[in-house]
Amino acid sequence: MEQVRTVDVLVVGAGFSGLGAAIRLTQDGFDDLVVLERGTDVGGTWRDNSYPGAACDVPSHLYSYSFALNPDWSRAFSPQGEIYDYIRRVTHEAGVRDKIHFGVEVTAVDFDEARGRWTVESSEGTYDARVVVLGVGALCEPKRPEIEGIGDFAGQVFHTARWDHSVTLAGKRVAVIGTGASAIQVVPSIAPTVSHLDVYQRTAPWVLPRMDRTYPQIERKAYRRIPGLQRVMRTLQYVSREFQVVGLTRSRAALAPIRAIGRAHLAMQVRDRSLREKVTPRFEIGCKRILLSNTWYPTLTRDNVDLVTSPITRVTSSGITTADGVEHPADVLVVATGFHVTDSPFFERVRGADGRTLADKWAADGMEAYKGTTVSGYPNLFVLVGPATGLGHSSMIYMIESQLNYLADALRTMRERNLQTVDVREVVQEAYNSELRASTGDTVWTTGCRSWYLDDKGNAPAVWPDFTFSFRNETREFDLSAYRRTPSGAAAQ
Ligand code: N01
Repeated sequence: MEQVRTVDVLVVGAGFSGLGAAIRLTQDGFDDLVVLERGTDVGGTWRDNSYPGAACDVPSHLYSYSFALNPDWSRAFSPQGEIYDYIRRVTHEAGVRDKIHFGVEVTAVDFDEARGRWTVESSEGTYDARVVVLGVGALCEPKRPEIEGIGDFAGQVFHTARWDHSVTLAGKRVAVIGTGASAIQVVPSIAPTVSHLDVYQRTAPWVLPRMDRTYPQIERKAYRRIPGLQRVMRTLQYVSREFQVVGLTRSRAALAPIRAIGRAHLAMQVRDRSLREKVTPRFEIGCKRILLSNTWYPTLTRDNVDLVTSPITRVTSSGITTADGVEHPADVLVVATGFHVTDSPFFERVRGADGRTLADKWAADGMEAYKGTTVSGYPNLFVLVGPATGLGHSSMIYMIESQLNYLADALRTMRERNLQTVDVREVVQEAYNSELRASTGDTVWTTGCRSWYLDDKGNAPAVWPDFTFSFRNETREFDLSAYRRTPSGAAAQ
């Protein structure tokens, strides 16, 4: 008979969120903990997104854990490789690597109400856990476009988040579908190498200048030697980004200067009127993620690059056909078409007290949680980077660390009160979300655009609609009164 392993806390995923949970909880004395990670290394999205040009568009000093600042960032905006190295180093220094089981896929997460515990099925067997922390990330399941004929394409097809490094692009005709944050980094990086590049744009994005620079040795030395200097930089970067929130959520007029910078950037970089017309955004700035690049527009003006705006009708064995009847030959197809965020397939694997999957619950009731972290009917489950925690303007690590405060305080409270389970009351969760819905109702995200921030009902369940310090405040302490709880060995109250 298969042996069931018992563990106190089971974390799924070893990206920034899952790893942060493992580090924080171990430090707080919850060291009967295991992390199950499907990949062969830590890093999550920063391990998987290794496409040419992958980099962060949040300033480096802000894009690190507050407990592990890194004075050695080489640039204002770090490239993927440096962030990946950073997260591996932090794992090693925190001493949590031996808690991570690599190459293990979690296939089912079921709550057993009678015992008040979770049964977790995985490719290495069954676990019985008191607490489950989902650190699977929001941008982890690539979304591949459903285009007629795509399966017939004779060349290589891959998603930006699953870049096939064995494919040589030099001298090939390459097609890139999408013009989001991933495409905007890939396209300028591969354009000089390929023989021809077609970029398929469905919606022209807003693109602002990227204020990147290398950090000279002297500056890095200063970060290392002057106590507190890096924290001051970090605070300045944090505060300057929070100003954007006013425009995104409160007063559209506050977006005017950003809009003007975007228009001027485009006008200066694209002289050709017909191209300028095609790349002019037709939606309110901020509704979709604002992109940063100094090389996107110049790349579109290269002789070997074409921007295709006629809609794709089908893929053939040798290329792409568009609605204007043109057939565009291609050897390699790169899909930069984003991620399943509000419809992640992982949610189909999680079943709560009534046996309903998170996917079914969220499809029926909307993707909602309490404080982005707990979901009524799913006791002792903590969802990191959960509903209403996404950001377009600042560092997700700040949001993750806020959730970690809440998680750590919840487990401490349960330990002190000798509680078996905590389950957020439905009425509390509903009140919290109706307030959130009211505050996202009149924001830039609901001005009419297509974005991963939105669900198919036009709500913006993935984004946090306020200053990030408000989220930090509301997650500072675990509010037990919002929860139904069972003492060890008793029925739910
Ligand atoms: O994905 P996206 P992404 N036919 O969903 C188009 C983070 N990130 O991977 O706009 C044709 O933004 C789609 O068109 P439209 C960041 O949070 C961060 O680029 O929907 N086109 C769009 O152009 C970001 O927001 C960094 O009309 C199709 C594109 O594909 C998030 O990841 C870097 C299509 C998808 O854009 C996702 O970015 C990279 C179809 N069938 C990513 N389907 C940093 O720098 C989709 N599209 C930190």
